[in-house]
Amino acid sequence: MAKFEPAAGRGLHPIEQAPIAEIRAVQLERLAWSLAHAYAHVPAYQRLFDDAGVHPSDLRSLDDLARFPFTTKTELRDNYPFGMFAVPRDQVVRVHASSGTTGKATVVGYTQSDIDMWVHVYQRSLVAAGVRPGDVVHVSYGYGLFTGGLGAHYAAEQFGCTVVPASVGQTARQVQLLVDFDADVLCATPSYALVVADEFRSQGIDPASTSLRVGLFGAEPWSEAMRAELEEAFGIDAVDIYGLSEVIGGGVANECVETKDGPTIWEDHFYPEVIDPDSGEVLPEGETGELVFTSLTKVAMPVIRYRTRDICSLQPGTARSMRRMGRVAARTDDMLIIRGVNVFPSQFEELVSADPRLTGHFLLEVHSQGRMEGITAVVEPKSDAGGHDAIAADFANTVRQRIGISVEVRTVEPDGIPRSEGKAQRVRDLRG
Ligand code: DLL
Repeated sequence: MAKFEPAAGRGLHPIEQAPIAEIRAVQLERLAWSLAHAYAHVPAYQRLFDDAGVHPSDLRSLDDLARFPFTTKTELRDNYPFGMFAVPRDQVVRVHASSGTTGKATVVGYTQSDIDMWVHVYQRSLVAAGVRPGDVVHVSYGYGLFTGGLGAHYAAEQFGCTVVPASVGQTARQVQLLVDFDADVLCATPSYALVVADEFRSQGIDPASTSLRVGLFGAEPWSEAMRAELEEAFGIDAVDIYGLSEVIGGGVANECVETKDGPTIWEDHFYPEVIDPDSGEVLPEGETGELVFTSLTKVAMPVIRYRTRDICSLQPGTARSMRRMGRVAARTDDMLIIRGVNVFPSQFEELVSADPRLTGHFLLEVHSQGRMEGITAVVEPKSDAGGHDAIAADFANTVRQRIGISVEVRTVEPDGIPRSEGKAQRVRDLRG
């Protein structure tokens, strides 16, 4: 396999503007390597491939990937902690882990060359977002086992930025650092960025008055309405950054600031497919389904056809040759089925963000109403928003019209909804 290319430096890497045929050729060569690497060094992959009756040598074209088996979190959990590694443990220079809601953490590992590749693709993300060497980059993603903080940190530092490793929490102090250090770039979950904006206002500072120019927001679903809210609040360009630990971390895909039309997938390193989540069939470009990734250059922990549970579509390239992903509207495992209607928390996020009388914070309480299931949407009117009864009635009406279900709406006083410092928790399940 070709060694992956040196870090992007200050401009675009040539592959970002290469003809599609060239990208496909690179992908095929790397895919053959990655399948062979996984099969040779990870017993779990060998078993999976053998059970499916396929061998890495069966790959002749990119379409042949569809013959290979999927992997899920289950394989990672069953082989906890290091059983999915394809190299001896002493070649693994770092691990990250996500705790998940149930059971054991999902552990991922990196060789030094994996870290270098991550830095490289993340630097493409920084370039896409309009970050420049010399910028002050304030990182409010959590540092630690979560990939958000350290991923952004190493990439921005090696890009020539001044990194402020603020991590999450102590929001009053974050505001002071953003102001005193003249930050240019904010990296945070969009829900935490809203918390930061609120903190600015409560200190009597207009968040739009800072030197911030760009926000890289991701790690959780967010909407165009929330983009508008964040751009206006801070006076910035807000771009969408996507990633997941199993594939590398943040920076698998990033939106280009000049088009803001969905994250460009760095697909010479992460090969995307969108499948029908029920049948497993590969869907054509443009159709919505579950996003699946195969790592093409990862050494310590290759992932083959890893099912992300994220629902979106693949779109042709615009600002770059590589394909884009539509906004991740939802995850298959976040789906609530309320009286037969499929409902996603992100649909509420969009409606909450679009109502100027509400803060962007909300909570969905799911409960049993007799034998039926129901949702109470807890929303937070701004302090000057006016009568809560009218706001609640309007919001219930909007939900009925736009999502097609009836919900109870409960309003709370400002700050009544617990703030999250990382990924927002939107659902409280009160079913027994
Ligand atoms: O959230 C990595 C990351 C860090 C991404 C920083 C962006 C910025 P995990 O904790 O493994 O990794 O969670 C991955 O988060 O499968 C999606 O469901 C969700 N997610 C990540 N980015 C976005 C996004 C990091 N831009 C899971 N839009 C993914 C919607 C996102 N959902």
